[in-house]
Amino acid sequence: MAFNRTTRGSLSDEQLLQYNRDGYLVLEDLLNDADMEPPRQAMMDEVSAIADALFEKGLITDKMEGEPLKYRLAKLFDGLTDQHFLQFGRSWRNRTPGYFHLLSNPKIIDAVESFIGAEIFASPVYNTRPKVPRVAAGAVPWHQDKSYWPDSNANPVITVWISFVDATLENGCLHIKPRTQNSKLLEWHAESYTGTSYTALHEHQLGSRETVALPVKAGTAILFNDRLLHMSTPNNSDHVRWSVDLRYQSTDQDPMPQHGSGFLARSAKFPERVATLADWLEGRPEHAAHP
Ligand SMILES: O=C(O)CCC(=O)C(=O)O
Repeated sequence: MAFNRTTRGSLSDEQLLQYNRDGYLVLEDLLNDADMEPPRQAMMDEVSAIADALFEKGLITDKMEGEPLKYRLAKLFDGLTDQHFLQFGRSWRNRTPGYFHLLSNPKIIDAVESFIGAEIFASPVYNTRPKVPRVAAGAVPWHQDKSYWPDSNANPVITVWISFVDATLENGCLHIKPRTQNSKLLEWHAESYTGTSYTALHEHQLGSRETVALPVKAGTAILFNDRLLHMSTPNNSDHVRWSVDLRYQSTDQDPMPQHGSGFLARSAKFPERVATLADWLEGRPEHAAHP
């Protein structure tokens, strides 16, 4: 499905054209340090909780408290196993204020509005990805996002992937196959080598489109269609490739409550129903979507 120009939003006609044609769009430097600070704080809090847990279990003797976010988790898990890492989840979906600030950031919502207009639902499917060096679950196999919500009448969901450090070939940036977003939902399987059962496609299902690597600077957003083929490579660096992937759709689509509660992020028709931080923290269903 191609998006028509809506009356508002921050993107140019050219950018819309590119998204419709290629299935993705890179918005360089969309977020600045001030935008990224609340979610960074949420990430740091979670890392501190993990350090405490590892310390209490006797798995580490140094909580690496002086280390910056970029390195701390890498140093904590240096010498531990994939299983130790996976005890804390391969990606996180914490309902803490930092993520509400990010999910409702006007720069992101303005971009999404260009595609779907001003009735915008922030999906419950969002992930913080601490891609720790050499942990197998960090590398995500080729897949289409829609394989995670195959039966939902949510079509197409827009993924907004944002790097919180510079994403490079070495630390495992995103790779995509442009112009594959018009393919049907391919039959996927659950992979069995990372310990997380990612949905995955076989090599022979990938077709002949070229693969494009997308190294990007911290604060850059990559928007893509939920049928676009994409993956990411292992992290062979000495630091964590931090990223988040957020998702948005129009409010007349399935809010996918089986994944948690999302929230009404913007509404020209019902501005009084737009979720506040308190609504979101409580997971109030009346703010999950229009009745
Ligand atoms: O961040 C990654 O490495 C993979 C992200 C991804 O597959 C997604 O956002 O759907």
